[in-house]
This record gives sequence, structure tokens and C-alpha cells, in this order.
Amino acid sequence: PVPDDGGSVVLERLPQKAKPPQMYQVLMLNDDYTPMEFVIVVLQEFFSKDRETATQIMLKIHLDGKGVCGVYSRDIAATKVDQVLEAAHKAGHPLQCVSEPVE
Ligand code: TYC
Repeated sequence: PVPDDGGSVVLERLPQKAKPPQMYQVLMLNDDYTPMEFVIVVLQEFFSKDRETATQIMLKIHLDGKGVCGVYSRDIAATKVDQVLEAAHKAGHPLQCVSEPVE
């Protein structure tokens, strides 16, 4: 006769190997022509910054040449870049925006 194993079920945890996805920072670059006010509005509209934070980021870009607007998954970062470039192009400003992997 087969001994009764009590019907117990052992659930083993498999190794959790999923790493968090690579994140991308969206940077805006300074130029001599895009109005400060336009950059502030872009930071509020597309990067959900309040006016004070948007102003600080804009001034940092103006002084340092570039600045981080936000950090996102690859797809969202690419969409932010597209939105900024389209808004700048439509308004006739040369504002440049890029995304790059964090680290
Ligand atoms: N340098 C611009 C000016 O003096 C302002 C500016 C800030 C432009 C940030 C682009 O990403 C930028 N009007």
C-alpha cells in the first residue's frame, strides 16, 4: 500500500529574475531663440510641473545648457520628445529635446 502523504502541496518560489525596465531621462537643450515662457509652458503641459518647478528647470537649462525634464519608460520618453519637438516646430522655435538611458 502507498503511504498517505497527507495531501500536502508544496509551492516553491521560482527565482525572481525580472529586472526593472531601463528608464530614460528626457532632456531639453538650451538655445538662444526659444522664449523662456514657451519652455516653462512646455514643462507644465508635457511634464506635469507646477509653474515654480518649471521655471527652475528652465533656468537650469538656460544656465547649464541642458536639463532633465523627467524620467520615463522608453516609450513614454520617446512620446514626450515627439510632443515637445512638434509643439516647438509648430510655434517656430528651435527648441531641442532628446532622451537617453539613465546611468
Ligand atoms: N536661452 C533661452 C532664452 O534666453 C531660453 C531657453 C531655456 C531656451 C531653455 C531653451 O531649453 C531651453 N530665451
